[in-house]
Amino acid sequence: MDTDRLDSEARAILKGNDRGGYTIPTAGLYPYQWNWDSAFSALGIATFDPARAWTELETLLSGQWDHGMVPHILFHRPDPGYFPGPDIWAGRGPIASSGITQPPVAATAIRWLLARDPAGRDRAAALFPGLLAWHRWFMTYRCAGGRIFVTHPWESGRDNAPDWDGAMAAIDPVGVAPYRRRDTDHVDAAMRPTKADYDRYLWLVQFGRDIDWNAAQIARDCPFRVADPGMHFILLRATRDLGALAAALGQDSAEICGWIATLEAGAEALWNPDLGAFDAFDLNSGARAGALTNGSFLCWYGGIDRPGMRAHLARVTAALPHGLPSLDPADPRFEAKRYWRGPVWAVMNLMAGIGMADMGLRAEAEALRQGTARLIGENGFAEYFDPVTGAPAGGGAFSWTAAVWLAWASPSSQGG
Ligand code: 9WN
Repeated sequence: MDTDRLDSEARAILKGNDRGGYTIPTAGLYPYQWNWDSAFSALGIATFDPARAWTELETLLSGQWDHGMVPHILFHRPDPGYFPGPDIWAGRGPIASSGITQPPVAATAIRWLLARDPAGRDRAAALFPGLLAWHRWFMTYRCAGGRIFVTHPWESGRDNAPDWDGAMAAIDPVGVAPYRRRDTDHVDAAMRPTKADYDRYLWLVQFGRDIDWNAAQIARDCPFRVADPGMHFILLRATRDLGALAAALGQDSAEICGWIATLEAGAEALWNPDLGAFDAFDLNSGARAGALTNGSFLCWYGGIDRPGMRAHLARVTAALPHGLPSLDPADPRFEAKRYWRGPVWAVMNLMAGIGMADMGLRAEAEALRQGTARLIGENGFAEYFDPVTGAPAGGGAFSWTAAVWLAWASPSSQGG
């Protein structure tokens, strides 16, 4: 593997996707600033330009709404190549935006940056109140019985995972205004969510917009409210990192400690004894998804271990040449190329791998890191990969894949 060449290719991708203060995921398919993509991009940018990495997160937080939510997309500049755009969402923040959030990786990224660039302390201190407000928003409007739930599949970042199938099927997408998708102009439709999915995505956007994105009403009445292990463990990790930031910056952390206790207890409620794994739970119907996904495998990242999860990890990684898949290959819903129903994502691997290393699964973590490096080295900086063949899928020249390479997978990074 030519590490120097790959390192410089990854830097070129991040620089090429820089739109001035923020980084788009990839040109064409995703022309705006996405929330968790930006947090991962910052980790990669930090390896060659720490000052610019801080700017990435400052730009993200500049789109924060009054009640604390940081939107999942910031539409800094109009671009007709993506649907649904700002006019469909009608967000209520200081910058044109969507009306939902995405997994909160930002506190983890800021702690990561501060550890590598102590000179950024004042910038971390300036970002801290916004982070605290965003986490408080999660605990107020996205927490039920200690479990973190999403109110739109896009909020989870794992858009068409089987976790949402039951709740999506219960929605009758009547009244969705006619629309034309743009994603399938850029990418093979067989790799993307279906029309039935899109009808419901749009219906849920209309639901939120029609009540002017009233957070309390959405939390209470949204027809789609699903507790998500991926979101839960990412928030738990980020809240621990927020606590560490509070300590480093001399801030009070009592409220943060309370959130950690709530989320640790909530994780127990996500355990599905029939599946022997952490699983999504539909708050409206009371049904579990019965899906072992790469969201379930973020348990270690959240600081939570279970022997059953270790056994699943051994089985799933032995069954496929390229891990971690976004769905258990033994699940009849597994599709190697369709978005979050099988393929491998480098960012999910980074989080899972870091969590494994932290929780003592060192050999597994190292195998995952090296496997991710091989996948990228042989197949390029794709949006995601087929776990059976390793073939690249989705968009190319992808920022978060380049960032994961630089920050964690590349032999030059030594695992972050
Ligand atoms: C909707 C940008 C985003 C990622 C998500 C991924 C995909 C968008 C889409 O792309 O979602 O948010 O239009 O498909 O699922 O995780 O943040 O890379």
